[in-house]
Amino acid sequence: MSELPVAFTLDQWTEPSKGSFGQQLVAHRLAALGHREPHSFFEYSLSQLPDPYSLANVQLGAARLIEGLTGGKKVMVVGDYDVDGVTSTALLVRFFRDCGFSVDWLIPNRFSEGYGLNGLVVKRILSSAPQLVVTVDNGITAKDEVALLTQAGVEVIITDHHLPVPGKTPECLVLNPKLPENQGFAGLDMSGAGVAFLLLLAIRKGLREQGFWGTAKEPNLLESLDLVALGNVADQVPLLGVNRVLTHHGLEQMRRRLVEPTGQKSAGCYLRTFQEDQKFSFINSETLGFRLGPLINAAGRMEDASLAVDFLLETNPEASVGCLAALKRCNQQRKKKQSTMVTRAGGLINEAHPAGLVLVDESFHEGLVGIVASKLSDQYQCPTLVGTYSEQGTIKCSGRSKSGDLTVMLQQIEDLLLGFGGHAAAAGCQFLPEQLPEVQRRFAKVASGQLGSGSMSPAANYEVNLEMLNLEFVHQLKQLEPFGRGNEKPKFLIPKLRLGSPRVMGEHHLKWEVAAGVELIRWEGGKENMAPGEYQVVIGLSENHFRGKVTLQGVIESYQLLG
Ligand SMILES: [Mn+2]
Repeated sequence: MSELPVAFTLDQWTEPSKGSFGQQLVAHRLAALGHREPHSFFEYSLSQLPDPYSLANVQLGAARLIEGLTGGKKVMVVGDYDVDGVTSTALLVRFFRDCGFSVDWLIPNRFSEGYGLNGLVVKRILSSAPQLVVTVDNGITAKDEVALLTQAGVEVIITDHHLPVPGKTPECLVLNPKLPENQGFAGLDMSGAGVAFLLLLAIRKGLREQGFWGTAKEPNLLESLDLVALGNVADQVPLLGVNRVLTHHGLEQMRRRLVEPTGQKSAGCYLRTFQEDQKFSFINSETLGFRLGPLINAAGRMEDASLAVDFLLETNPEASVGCLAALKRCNQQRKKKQSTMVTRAGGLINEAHPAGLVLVDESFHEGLVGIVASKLSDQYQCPTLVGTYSEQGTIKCSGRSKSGDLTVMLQQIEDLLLGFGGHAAAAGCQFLPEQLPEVQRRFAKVASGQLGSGSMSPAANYEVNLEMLNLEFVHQLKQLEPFGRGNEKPKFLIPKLRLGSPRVMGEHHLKWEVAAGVELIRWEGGKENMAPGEYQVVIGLSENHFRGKVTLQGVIESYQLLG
């Protein structure tokens, strides 16, 4: 049996008389996150948000948009096909429509147009002849394309959160926390939706100052935070500081929206349709990351992300059900294709694999290389690039890394690449097919050099025994939510546990009641051979609400038969 690395072992817990195990957990976690002062971590006041005006160009951008919208100009929002791009598009369009303005929006099609504001997208934008274009979650390197739009008489405002590339920043109003002039800005790692939200705060303030609403009620922007929360979780921005506050309120808004269907007309429809369909008993960042996010993403991956924007904007309950059905269809196709790809990619990996993987196959689906890279980087615990051949004959890869900065690694092999970009944990690159062997060799080398520079996540964070687990423990744990990047949901190791015969739920999920009110679940466990016996298990903990009864539920993430 292999030893699992655990950050906090059984002997580190102290007597419960010195604070319950749950309280000890919270204290340890806060210290681990660098928060020795719990108040700041549990303080969700929106007054902590950065002053929108402290982001360069917000004031001007808001003024131009207000002028355009109130002056009856044809305004178009241009987004991106991932969840952050879809939610930021819906965020602006929903707010503008709620103010009574009619606006257009456009999301590039991944397959026919490709990523971001490129030549093909410019063409499609011009064909609907807008007078003012505002981008969300993209455009920071589209200098040439913005010039084309400007020449055609279209005014452009760029809002983005991706890293600027020197010499490629468009010559127009640009709102991006990562611009050099925003050094010291409190929301440096905000998502595209977060940046769009700051712009909305400034627009609402500007409209208010003009007396736009008169005596009527102005839109409550708190009610827009559902979309910001979704963008934050799906884009995996660190859920600390500003992003944590925004996500917390966004989730609160979603919970409230499900019980009291009031407020913004359009804001709750998609959520109620989703709840009706999925029947979840609570909503947290995992609901967004593992259920709603993948559905939204599937549209762009398999067909067209516009389906997802339609779903988020739809105000008619019946039409909303139809939108969800389309997304579910895309997601089914996605799952099927993805599992074929994971199997095939796994076949390309030798047992003694290098420290960084580059897996390319012409059968791979371009929309799915990113998630497959994510799965494999988890499975093989190393930075992984997965790619396929593009229509232009190049190889396009998407990569994921949990240990070491992927953009730094790609930079070190830049001489072999046609281009690359992204973030530390997720990035993409493109190169010529003849470079593949060299890319594989050099990427493995730079990845092995990067190991140890980031922390490999331990197999579990806390060693516990069954007696320590009760509802109070989970209540304490829940205080640390919303979980996400930078504040990952803790994993618990139970070193020794007897599992008897499970109950089979649904088709092939397994469930054990291991103590009164404590149950363990193994999703898809029926496909494995888990004979009764002594096990070591790693679990994630949550509450299960069923018919008004609350139980403690541990989801088995990995296990090992002892002896
Ligand atoms: Mn984004």
